[in-house]
Amino acid sequence: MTELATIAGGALDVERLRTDFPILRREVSGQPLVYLDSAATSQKPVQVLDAVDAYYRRSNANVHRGVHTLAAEATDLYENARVRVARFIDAPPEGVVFVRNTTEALNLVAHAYAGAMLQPGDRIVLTVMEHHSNLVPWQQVAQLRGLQLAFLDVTDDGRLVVDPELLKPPTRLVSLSHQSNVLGTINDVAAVTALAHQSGALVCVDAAQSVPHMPVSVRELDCDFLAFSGHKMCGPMGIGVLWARPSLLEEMPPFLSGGSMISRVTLERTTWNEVPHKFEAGTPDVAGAVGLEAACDYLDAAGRERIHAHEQSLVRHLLDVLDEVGEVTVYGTRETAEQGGAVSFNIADVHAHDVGTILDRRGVAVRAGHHCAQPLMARYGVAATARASVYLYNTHSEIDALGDALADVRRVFRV
Ligand code: 7TS
Repeated sequence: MTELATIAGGALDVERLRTDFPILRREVSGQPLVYLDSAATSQKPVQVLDAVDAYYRRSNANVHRGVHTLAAEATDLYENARVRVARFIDAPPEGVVFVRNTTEALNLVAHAYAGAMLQPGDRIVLTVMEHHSNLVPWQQVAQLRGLQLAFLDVTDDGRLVVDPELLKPPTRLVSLSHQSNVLGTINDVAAVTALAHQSGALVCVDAAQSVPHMPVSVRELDCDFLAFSGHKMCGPMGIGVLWARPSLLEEMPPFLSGGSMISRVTLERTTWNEVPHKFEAGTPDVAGAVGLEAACDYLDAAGRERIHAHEQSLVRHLLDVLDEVGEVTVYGTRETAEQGGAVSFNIADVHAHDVGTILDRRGVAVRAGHHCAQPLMARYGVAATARASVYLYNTHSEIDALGDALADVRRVFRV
């Protein structure tokens, strides 16, 4: 994709960039696919598919171990991807650790930072809107180490309530999502970071839903850790990123150990490789890193500001369409300025799974369930919601197709 993907006035040329995504040409239930589940995983453009394919066809070899040409080529590709990813999030490259996904990145911080470096009685603060990936690892570590957990609440309309008292000692670490995968709320992470740092606490950001959709600058957020997944940003499944302040990576013990992460090994003891390699045990997903670099290029060519503006326009339209359908409860804020491209809702008392199934018969893919955020469901007193989530390739007419399919749900269930 080139600058052709933008049209006059700076908006995305969505019809043009849709042609980059082969999967968007397929049909489901005899209808054109309307893919509104990008918060779960995004679709992949040919530029990413080709980069992965070319790596395996031309350069495949193991990295960092070998003097032959392919090994050197593969190592260069892998390390260049690290530098590219750092530039994508405006951060120093020594802090980029390649992992499998956001979940693994957050487990790394929980175990290698909190598990190894915090003391019994220290407090970790999370929020009630977290994905289970940013909750369960902390519960595990808290149990093992005798740490306390506390939670920032959300308002009825889905905004984070930042209680400054909770960010003071004994709080040592705050871990929060940049954008909720359920409500779409975008949290003011920089404000949390400023408060937390005043009292010496670190901040870990679950950026799984923000990095793919808007400009994210580690320097501006001033966070200490940031986690995201390649597969939600047009990249391959199986590659993810933990960015951490290099000085913290120096202090933290390794998470996984074995090959590649070592400097010197005797039968009795081992010294660690330099940062960030100390945190990358075993053969890495080189093809994934190469694909992720192609995804960074693709999203930057489209322009993350433009992607964000496009998604906000889709969400505004979606909220209007849901109003027209009627009998719809929307969970979260209706202020699109503070909301990314995910909207959760229920229709009357129809179960979200039934909504999802009827929509699928019309070729419309949405997610239905608890979205790996059961405490947030409990906060709103529901077991499940339907969720539509958009990305750069969605169109306003796809939102209309969702509206028509939801009208079907009302007819079928007579609500
Ligand atoms: N954090 C957030 C905010 C997420 O939305 C997700 C995945 C994760 C962490 C975990 O990412 P993973 O790549 O490690 O699996 N969210 C979703 C979702 O909303 N529907 O399916 C996966």
